[in-house]
Amino acid sequence: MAVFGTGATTNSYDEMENTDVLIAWGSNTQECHPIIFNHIRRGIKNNGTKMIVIDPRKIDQTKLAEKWLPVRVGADIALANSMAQVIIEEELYDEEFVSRATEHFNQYKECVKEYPPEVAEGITGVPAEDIREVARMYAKADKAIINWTLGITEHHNGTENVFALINLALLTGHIGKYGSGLNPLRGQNNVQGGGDMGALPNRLTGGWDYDDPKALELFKNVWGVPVPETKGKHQTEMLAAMEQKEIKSLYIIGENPVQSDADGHHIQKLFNDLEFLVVQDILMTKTAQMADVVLPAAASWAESDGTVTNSERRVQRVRSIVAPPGEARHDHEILQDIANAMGLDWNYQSAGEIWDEVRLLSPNFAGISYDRLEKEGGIQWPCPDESHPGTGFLHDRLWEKNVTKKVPFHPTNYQAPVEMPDNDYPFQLTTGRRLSFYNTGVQTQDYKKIKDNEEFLEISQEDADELGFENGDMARIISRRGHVTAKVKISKKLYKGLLFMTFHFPDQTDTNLLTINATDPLAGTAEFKACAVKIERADRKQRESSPVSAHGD
Ligand SMILES: Nc1nc2c(c(=O)[nH]1)N[C@H]1C(S)=C(S)[C@@H](COP(=O)(O)OP(=O)(O)OC[C@H]3O[C@@H](n4cnc5c(=O)[nH]c(N)nc54)[C@H](O)[C@@H]3O)O[C@H]1N2
Ligand SMILES: Nc1nc2c(c(=O)[nH]1)N[C@H]1C(S)=C(S)[C@@H](COP(=O)(O)OP(=O)(O)OC[C@H]3O[C@@H](n4cnc5c(=O)[nH]c(N)nc54)[C@H](O)[C@@H]3O)O[C@H]1N2
Ligand SMILES: [Mo]
Repeated sequence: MAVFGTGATTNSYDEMENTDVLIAWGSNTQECHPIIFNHIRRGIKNNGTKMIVIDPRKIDQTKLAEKWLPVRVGADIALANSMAQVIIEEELYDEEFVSRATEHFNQYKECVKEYPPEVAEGITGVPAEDIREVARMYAKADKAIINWTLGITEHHNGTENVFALINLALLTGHIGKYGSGLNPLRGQNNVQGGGDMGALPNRLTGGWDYDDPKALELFKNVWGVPVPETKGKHQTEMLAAMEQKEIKSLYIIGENPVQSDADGHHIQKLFNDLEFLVVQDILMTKTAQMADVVLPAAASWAESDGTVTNSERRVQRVRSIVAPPGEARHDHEILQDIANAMGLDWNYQSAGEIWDEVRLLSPNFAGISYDRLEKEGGIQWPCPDESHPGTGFLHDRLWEKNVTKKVPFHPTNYQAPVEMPDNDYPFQLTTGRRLSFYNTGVQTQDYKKIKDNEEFLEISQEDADELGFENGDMARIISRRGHVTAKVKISKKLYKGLLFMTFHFPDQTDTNLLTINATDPLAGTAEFKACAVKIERADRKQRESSPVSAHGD
């Protein structure tokens, strides 16, 4: 059956437990996807899965890895292309699959020719022999999975990075089979569900393209009104439109962009210039402080009712066990009241009623009833009818004798991050996460008893020695866009020249004042994983933070 694309993992968690080779590429799975990591861990322990970790930092999960490739930040395309070069040269690729199910192989072959391991070693920092070894391991495996997350996507060429990984799976036929595939692990418990419901500028509910005539007909019938003719803007395009004063007001639900978007000073200015800002959140945030209207939502996990869809496309029921506090209300109730105040006549009595409408709009969900969810616990889409068991892995059509729509290789070339270290800003800063804290810290930074509840500037021993820094010293970190202070922490995870910070404690250290808003032209994602900075000693008492003024001040 057709699979509509909102982007999804092709495999299930149990396949990650039952595969031969699993590459964690730019994914700190142990700290950021601990549940998925438990499956991977079981695979390693019980089924002999070999895990390859491809990450500039020697993160903890490297301890369980068969091999760790310490790729330089932003050099993944060179590495992936080099693996492909080895696989083609040594004739380890799946010739039959390539000719039956793919197109543009010759262009790809030409492209990766430029990346023999000795050349790639110079770009990536990964020893040529290790590139060969991992290439062979991946190609020869009976079943192999590539999981990736932000180390791949949060770059100005994130989409091309992803193509480079997809190319490897096409080359080896590691796609469309149990235990083989490509998995962009989802960031939050319901990122998948959010996209599936149509919270994307170019998709309708269920993943239909916004201009698919079949969908437009169906939606008009079910909704009783036509779907807007133009697609929406993604976040980066919205920011550009705010700059042009094309967008003058914003309604934000469950996001804290003043602290999570790149180049914070720039973002704060755009928000200050808005004429009208509404923020609907379960907690008071820096963004909400700037709003003209704050709508208190009730949606902590214990208060929500409805469904969430996890990283393996599994739709699951959640139920509220406590009533919302104070004036807080469920997101969908607030939205319904606003719609009705604007002259519509929405009468959804429950999340279940909304879900039944979703089932009418999308064959992916048509077979997933609340009744079944109750009995079966969770069902993976696509699930077109009530007798369908749900779908464990995607793209098995690629193994049919006559593949109707062949999948193209997308040859891609290495491009360095937009802002590389130079004489003025000699260090590369990469940003990411720690196990005990969550994104902009709104939901975690108040737990003062959690160990290490503060920002650190993580730095290699060599760099610390050169600069005369010791653990606990205060450093000022300066980029072309802003500066912050943080406590120095010497880390064995980093190579010389690379620094690491989170963005979990923006009230003390607003890391995103430093980051660059170079964005991927297709996805709009910012290059959070690479910018250039310099560091100086700072006065211990003088923690600098950047005050955010309330909107209208
Ligand atoms: N430097 C740097 N910056 C980054 C990243 C990075 O790696 N480095 N990563 C980026 C990524 S991947 C992400 S996803 C973003 C995250 O950026 P944000 O989404 O802005 O960050 P959160 O802190 O998760 O904020 C979520 C908000 O939603 C609220 N909330 C939670 N549940 C509900 C609900 O059910 N209803 C409503 N109405 N509100 C709710 C929370 O209280 C919180 O205020 O940050 C991005 N920014
Ligand atoms: N504990 C915890 N868990 C979380 C979150 C949280 O805040 N805290 N946030 C959730 C969200 S919204 C998301 S999107 C996910 C993100 O989950 P992850 O993507 O796993 O998290 P990050 O730490 O942002 O980045 C992952 C890794 O990318 C590496 N990296 C940086 N640059 C490169 C590069 O150029 N190439 C390669 N190969 N690797 C690179 C970093 O060293 C880091 O280890 O986590 C989710 N889970
Ligand atoms: Mo995310």
